[in-house]
Amino acid sequence: MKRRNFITKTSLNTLALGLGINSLANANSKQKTLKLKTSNKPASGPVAICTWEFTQANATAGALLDQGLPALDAVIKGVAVEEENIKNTTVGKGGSPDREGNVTLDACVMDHTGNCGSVMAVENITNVAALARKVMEDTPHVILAGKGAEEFAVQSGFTAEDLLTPETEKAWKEWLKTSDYKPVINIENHDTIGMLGLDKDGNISGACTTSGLAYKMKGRVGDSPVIGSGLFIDNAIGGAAATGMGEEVIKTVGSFLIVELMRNGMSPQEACEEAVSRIVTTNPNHTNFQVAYIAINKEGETGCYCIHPGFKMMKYSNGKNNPIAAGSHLK
Ligand code: SD4
Repeated sequence: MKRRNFITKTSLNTLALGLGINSLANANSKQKTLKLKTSNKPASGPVAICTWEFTQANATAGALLDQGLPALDAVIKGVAVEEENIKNTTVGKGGSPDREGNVTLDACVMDHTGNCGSVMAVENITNVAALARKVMEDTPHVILAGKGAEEFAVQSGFTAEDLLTPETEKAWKEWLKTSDYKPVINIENHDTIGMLGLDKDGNISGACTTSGLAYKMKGRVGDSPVIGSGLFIDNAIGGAAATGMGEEVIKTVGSFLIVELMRNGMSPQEACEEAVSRIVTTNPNHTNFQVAYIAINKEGETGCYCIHPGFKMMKYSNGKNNPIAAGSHLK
């Protein structure tokens, strides 16, 4: 029997208070009867959701789920569409570099068994979500960073290639003239891709992949490859993924928080709203940065929410792939 089957309302309250997470304790008071099935065919059929309007990526994952592929395969193939899209300056090849001109990528994956893999600050490898899966499946570790991750990639058959394109190099050189580091809110509609898939067997997996914030400090890693922050899956409950200012997501362990809030009875939408609320109530500077969340539960219900207007989630279900404009804390 899985450990979570023993987690009682009382122990969750103790955990919440011990962590100073009072509203988790409050949420716990409206805890619904938990459904702890690890595999149930979703009434909704397969569902894929992803951050931003990555139409093609989400359609790819959705079609693969409809064909019966496991969620992990589908989401990794889905996000690869953006990793390989050199016009997308925030993911994979063609991603914006750090302030020294190095393109460094972050990614993670998590599957329905609770297994996960992550790579941080990797150079010269395009498909870093697939690389994170390799770390998960072929090493005794969860995270590989920097040179070690790149060497492991090459040993595993990934092709090393320059990720800086003439366009991103030109933009970086232009940026150097002022060197003004100021992440732009909603750097419009092509941003970190976090994707969650619910497959025909009712299993949930996810992937998150990014080049991080443009012109970040050398060595900076955001939330996207941090399990629990950029992505978290608990196949008994659901999954969540984040985009936006990674530092703020990490401070509130946003994706893990959303899954725990769903465990305690919230819908995916309510949980995303509560996770945004944790950030805005503690950080008056939230008017200057964006954070957005997406979430799915075992029934295939989904939610999304953000700080600033302008964020969209893609949702594929029943053969249809549509953008959904997220509600926002600021209007
Ligand atoms: C990061 N969360 O590195 C990523 C970047 C991102 O919208 O999602 N930007 O902090």
